[in-house]
Amino acid sequence: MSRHKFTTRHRRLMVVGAGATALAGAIGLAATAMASQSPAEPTSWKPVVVKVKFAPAGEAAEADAVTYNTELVPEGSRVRVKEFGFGDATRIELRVKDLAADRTYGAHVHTKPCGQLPTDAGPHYQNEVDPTQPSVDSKYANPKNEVWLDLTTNRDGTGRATAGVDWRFREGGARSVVIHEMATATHDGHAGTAGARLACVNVPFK
Ligand SMILES: [Cu+2]
Repeated sequence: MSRHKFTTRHRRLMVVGAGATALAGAIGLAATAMASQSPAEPTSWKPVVVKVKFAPAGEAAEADAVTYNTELVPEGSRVRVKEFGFGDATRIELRVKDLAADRTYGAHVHTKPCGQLPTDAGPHYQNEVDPTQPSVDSKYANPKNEVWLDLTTNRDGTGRATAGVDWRFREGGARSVVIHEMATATHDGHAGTAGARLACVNVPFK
């Protein structure tokens, strides 16, 4: 994302240097639109931040984060989720600590709070909701219409992911982040699937 932004700005500078043409105007507008989504701009509201440890699934009624697979997401391992809003855009960050080392996990924003059962978190949040559920059509199940936060841990079991979308959540429509067994598939018929649900964290997304 930052590389793209640099390129856009760079190009704008070059074009402006070459003279004020219609092209310069168009590219300048694009650059301004991107800048308004930049994390450097002040957010219009306080970021949502959740920083908790994974508890056993049996404690779902009280805990803010639960694990359904203590081998891959150990009890006491840590998770942090942040949500920032920039105008009509949203940026979400996921960070985990003390998970299994050197391993890729899928992760997404889901519609319902975590519960004792992995399925309690409901389906993925979709900006444009697929009329066919469960949604495995890549037209809807893709990282522009959903929030995908796949990550790969390092040898210490730490991992981090960020996602940016050009829309905001519907109020109360996004309640959790679910960590899955494997990287998220992108092909039709399986798009958005990422294997078993290993863990879940409640996030009061705005
Ligand atoms: Cu998911």
